[in-house]
Amino acid sequence: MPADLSGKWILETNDKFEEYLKALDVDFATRKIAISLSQTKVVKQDGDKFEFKTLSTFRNYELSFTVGVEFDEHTKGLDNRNIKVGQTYEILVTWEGDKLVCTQKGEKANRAWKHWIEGGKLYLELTCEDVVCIQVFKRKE
Ligand code: VLZ
Repeated sequence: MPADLSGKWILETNDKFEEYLKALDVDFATRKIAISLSQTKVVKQDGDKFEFKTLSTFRNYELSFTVGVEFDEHTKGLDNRNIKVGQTYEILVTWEGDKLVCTQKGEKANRAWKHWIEGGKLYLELTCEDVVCIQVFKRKE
């Protein structure tokens, strides 16, 4: 297991999050609320099994998966898309060195996220089309 991401993390910086939501076609009013929120990321890691909970006062987003195993994702409350449909789409999370990398194939081009630890902080890079959002979380006591 290359890295241990588990714990409770609180969002510290959120660069280009609104642009990311815009690339996902999230409407103006929802974007304005979303960018003002404090986000807490709760990560449970048991071997290759992961549970991610992104918590806020407005909406929560939860995702569970096993590294290397395909799955379907419906981004309920986010942009409400199905990210795997039939045989031609796939969503897969893998380790690329110490980075946990998720490629989300679906309607939107170049959609992905990456998580890693750097300087004791949890990083999340969210990509959609040509937009790259970087979120940095610090450990919550
Ligand atoms: O995160 O794919 O950690 O699924 C933002 C929710 C969630 C709050 C962003 C506002 C999570 C929503 C993106 C308003 C539209 C994501 C994965 C990696 C885990």
